[in-house]
Amino acid sequence: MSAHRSFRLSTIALATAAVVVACGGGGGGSSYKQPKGPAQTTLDIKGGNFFFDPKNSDGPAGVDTVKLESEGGLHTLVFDGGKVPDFKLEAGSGKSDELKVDLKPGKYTIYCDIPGHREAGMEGTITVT
Ligand SMILES: [Cu+2]
Repeated sequence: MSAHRSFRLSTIALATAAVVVACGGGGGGSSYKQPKGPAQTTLDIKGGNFFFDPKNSDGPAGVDTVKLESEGGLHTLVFDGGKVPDFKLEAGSGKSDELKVDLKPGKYTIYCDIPGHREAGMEGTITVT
């Protein structure tokens, strides 16, 4: 009886782990809702140790895709100052992540939220016109 019970518990644990992995991939922020409609353009931003390339991007107002391509290491891309709540791109080495975002005209500061990365230089801007 006890052997049977521990088998069932480990099955539940495995199933739970699979769900966590499934939710963790791509798209970042769990509560972020992408805007509807096609993106006008994709802002392709590379993230590395410790920079964004290009550091300063430009995009048209409205729905755009922001894409983070990681070159070495795990990096994220978030908007400063709560301007785009819950938006978060996260990509490990050689991988990429992207989300659509509806941006109003203005200058947005972006950064990598992994501890120490912003201070080391992972900060940039997206200027929307
Ligand atoms: Cu980083």
